[in-house]
Amino acid sequence: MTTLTILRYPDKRLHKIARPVTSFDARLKKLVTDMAETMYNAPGVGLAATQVDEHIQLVVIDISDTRNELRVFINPEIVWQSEEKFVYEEGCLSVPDIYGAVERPAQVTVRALNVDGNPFELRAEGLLAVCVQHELDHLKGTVFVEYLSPLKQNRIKSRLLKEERQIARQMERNNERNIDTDVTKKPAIKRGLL
Ligand code: GNR
Ligand code: NI
Repeated sequence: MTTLTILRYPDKRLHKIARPVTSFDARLKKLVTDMAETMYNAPGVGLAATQVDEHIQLVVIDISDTRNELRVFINPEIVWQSEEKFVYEEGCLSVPDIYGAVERPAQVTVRALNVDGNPFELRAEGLLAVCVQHELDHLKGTVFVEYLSPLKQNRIKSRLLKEERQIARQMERNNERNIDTDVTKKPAIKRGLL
């Protein structure tokens, strides 16, 4: 059981383009398990590999109340989308505590491979359709805030950068007192990644 570190916007690595999965091996299955655990632990209804700094086309989703209906999408593509639109107040584990209304097609059909490499198609609507589109965006390097007004985007960026600086200051204090800080949790601002 491994909980992975989720990248936080505006980390540049959230804009990397994910490459297709080519081998359906034990390593892939381990990443699926770790991503599911990370999503359930967060808690969230979806997680894209991009968010855990793995730039492959892999997404996990579970929108069930019981949290036992895991869906895995590998090399997913939207093959049909409705003309009808749907507006939903979106959030993102990479943009903590920030929400904004995004308009997207109300229904989509997604074609993907499962963890064994077998193809399937899914027709989605409601929250599932929102989530599928939100996660596929992550694989293309897009974060939902990019659909908001430039003013809102700037406000979000400054709020999150302020939080990053606060985390950085707390780390400095920990270092002075010789308290070890997990390097993977070292804020991106300190690693020249923003
Ligand atoms: O947990 C999540 N909730 C959510 C709410 C509204 C619209 C989209 C989402 S996805 C998000 C998890 C996440 O960040 N996935 O990338
Ligand atoms: Ni997200």
